[in-house]
Amino acid sequence: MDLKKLKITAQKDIKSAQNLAELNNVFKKYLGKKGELTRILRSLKDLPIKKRKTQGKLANQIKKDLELIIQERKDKLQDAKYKIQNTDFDITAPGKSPVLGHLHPLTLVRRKVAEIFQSMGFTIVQGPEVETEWYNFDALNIPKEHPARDLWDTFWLKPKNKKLLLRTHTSPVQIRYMEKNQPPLRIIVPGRIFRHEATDASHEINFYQVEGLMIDKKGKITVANFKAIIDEFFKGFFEKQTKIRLRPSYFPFVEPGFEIDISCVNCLGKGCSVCAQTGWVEILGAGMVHPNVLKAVGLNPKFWQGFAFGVGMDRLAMLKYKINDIRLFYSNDLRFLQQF
Ligand code: FA5
Repeated sequence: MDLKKLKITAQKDIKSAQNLAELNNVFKKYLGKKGELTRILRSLKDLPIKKRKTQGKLANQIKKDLELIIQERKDKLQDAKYKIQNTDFDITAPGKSPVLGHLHPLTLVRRKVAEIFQSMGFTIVQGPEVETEWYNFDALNIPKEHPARDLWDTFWLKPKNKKLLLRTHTSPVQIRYMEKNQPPLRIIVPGRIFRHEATDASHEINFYQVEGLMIDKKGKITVANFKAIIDEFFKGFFEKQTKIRLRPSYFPFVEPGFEIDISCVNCLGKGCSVCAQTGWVEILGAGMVHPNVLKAVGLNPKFWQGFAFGVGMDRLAMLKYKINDIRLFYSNDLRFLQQF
């Protein structure tokens, strides 16, 4: 039979095979031991050399082509067989979407804080949660018998010699950073801190603070710079027009020191339960770095000056998301967490 014709009829046969058994018969008919194409291939040896070459090439090519189409048809028929046998399998049914985790509100707040300060040129720095007495108190102008130590009830890790403790604020990282880096510098230090105190709706024993520190040549960094930076921060963080006010306050590591109140973002200063009807919410401690702190890290206060501040991140989150109990952040209650 003419090879080209054989190819055409074989192709037709393959296409019209309706199941695997029929396809197998087609295979046998052309490519089996006694198949039509097999016979032609075997008889090639009897042809004159020239014809043998051309016919041989063509016959082998057709063999390859037929094998390929048979395989494709076989795959199709197998797919169809699978579909019929597994009628329970509905490929159009919607999939089960995996439960995805998401960020904790305090992580969202930490990222937002970092983003805003980074845009103002601040570097993010971290420090250890287990601190020495020196970094947490002494270097910050809080000597052993100073009554200021009463401000923080501390978790001491070695009660006998009182050398290690869980840091009570992020301020020790100021010292660690200034020991290793020369001014001018601007850093923020987000981190976890610990206080041995009774918990209530606005106090936890374990919470988060962000420390800020900016030091430059004497006269370059003033309270006015602090006010501008913190104003910018609150505007970016609450995405609302906010006012701040500074009240004199005492922290041993700053002089002068102040507390910062922000106009209530809940009622925009009109007075509500969040701000105890005052229109203001206390949120942050700050001041100009005390000369003794600069001396403790080997900087001469005659030449260097700057400000520092510490803000509770939990309190920021409570104001931003209107959360009325700090303990919700740590209770692992999905009804609360899934709202973020
Ligand atoms: C300090 O911790 C100072 N280190 C802050 C500072 C840094 C002042 C640099 C000056 C210069 P204070 O104890 O006030 O200050 O805490 C700062 C903030 O932490 C508070 O304004 C409040 O937002 C938050 N905070 C304090 N105690 C708790 C608590 N128990 N639970 C949750 N947040 C708290």
